[in-house]
Amino acid sequence: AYIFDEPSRTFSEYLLVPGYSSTECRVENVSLQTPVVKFKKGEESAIKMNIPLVSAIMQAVSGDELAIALAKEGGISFIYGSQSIENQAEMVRKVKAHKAGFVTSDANIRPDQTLGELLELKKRTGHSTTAVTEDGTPDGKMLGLVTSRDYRISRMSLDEKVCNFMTPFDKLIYAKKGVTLSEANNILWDNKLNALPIVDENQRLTHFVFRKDYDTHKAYPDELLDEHKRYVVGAGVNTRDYAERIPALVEAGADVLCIDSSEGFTEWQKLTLDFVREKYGDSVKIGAGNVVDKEGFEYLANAGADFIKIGIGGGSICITREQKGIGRGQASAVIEVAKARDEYYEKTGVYIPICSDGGIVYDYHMTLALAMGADFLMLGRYFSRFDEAPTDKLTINGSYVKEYWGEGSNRARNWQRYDMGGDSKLSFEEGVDSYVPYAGPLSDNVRQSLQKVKSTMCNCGVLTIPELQKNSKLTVVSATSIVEGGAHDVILRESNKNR
Ligand code: MZP
Repeated sequence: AYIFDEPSRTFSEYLLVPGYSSTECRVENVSLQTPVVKFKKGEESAIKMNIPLVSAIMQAVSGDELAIALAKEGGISFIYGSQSIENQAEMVRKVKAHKAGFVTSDANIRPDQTLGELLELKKRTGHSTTAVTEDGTPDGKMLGLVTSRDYRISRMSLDEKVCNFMTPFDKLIYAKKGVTLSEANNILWDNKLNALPIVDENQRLTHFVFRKDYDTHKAYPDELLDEHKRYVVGAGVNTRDYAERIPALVEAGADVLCIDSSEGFTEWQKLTLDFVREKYGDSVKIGAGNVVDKEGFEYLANAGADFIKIGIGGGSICITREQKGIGRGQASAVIEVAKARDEYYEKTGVYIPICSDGGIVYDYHMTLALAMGADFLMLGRYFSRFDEAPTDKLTINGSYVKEYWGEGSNRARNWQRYDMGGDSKLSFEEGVDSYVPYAGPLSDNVRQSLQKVKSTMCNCGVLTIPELQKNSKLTVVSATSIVEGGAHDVILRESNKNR
């Protein structure tokens, strides 16, 4: 056998060493924009993200609700494929039914629904939902629904249809009807107003709604949205039923697909990519994986993957390494594949983004993975802790937890992900069923994590992900220096217990 010179290392074995920081190195100047699909030298990636995070192709993670919440922050969810084609396509459709950033309107809600039906929805989702009417009066035509945890409905007409709601805001202001969304945002910006612009089908302003704590954060720059200003969403596919699943997902509006497999250095992946290229040319974007070395990367690059995913056995719920003795420390895998990506770019002039999948435990691991060369990261455990993950929130020993299970567990029974041909269907488990500490809403957590990433980038003297990949310095840490990195030789006070 070939024996690698270096041991297989993971993120916690590395640290970043600060670089020179000029006065320009401030958090507000950092851009986390990153390419998702391959592009030629001198061109731009057809799909970019404003934050380098995608959510894992897992039942316990990527449903439509999480996909919308993550898209609002500028990332992409890959809706899980271990469900029927119809259900998966429906989830994609639900995400695409939302208008980006502003009015939320649930595909299941129609203007002719009754008040009772709306109240039922509120109960089911835990959200308070209200209708916004065309002219702001209770009798006006409904434009869409505004959903937020803390809206209160102040006035409603009980005898009429749902569109007869008066919006719950203290004020409902009509300003400059008909201007574009960016003009509307400029009005807000100029007036230092925190408000929600409501637009019509043509993306023209109908009015603003004001709310003390409404966050006007904009997820995508206008030019990055496909023409209807819909959220970007991905979907996982497998190497078995792709001929039926892919057309259904494309038709539902998925922006990008990803072959979901525990081990992607296989002819099955090439067959799936061939199918896409034959049927759609380059118009359908599809990533492949997972691989952990240069050979795996080159195989999938030559097979036509739009991006390549890295990681075997490093997922928090994964027991593949224990069960089969196969895999590679995530840091070593990312470092080798990133080098292969750069060599491929040098040789062919085609840049294929790489995604580090699994094994992110601390926020600083995100920065390390990017510094090691990843263009974006896929996370499962991280997102499974949030309100928007499609799992139950339970109380265990007085603490809130969410459920989180592997795709290779008996609970998910996603045998296609582990399939190497033949008839055997998940004869042994490669994943566990577990709980993770509940962590609240996605947006608060993602913003805080990325604030740390940006702050570290400033310490390294870099303002973009390509600069971080090129200019940062990494060092392997010794076992004793890891001890030095935590609080040590002090008696911790009680207040540090939940740190
Ligand atoms: P993590 O973010 O929880 O550490 O890892 C998530 C990743 O683990 C997924 O994106 C996927 O690649 C991988 N995964 C999902 N299910 C299993 C399993 O059951 C698994 N073994 O390894």
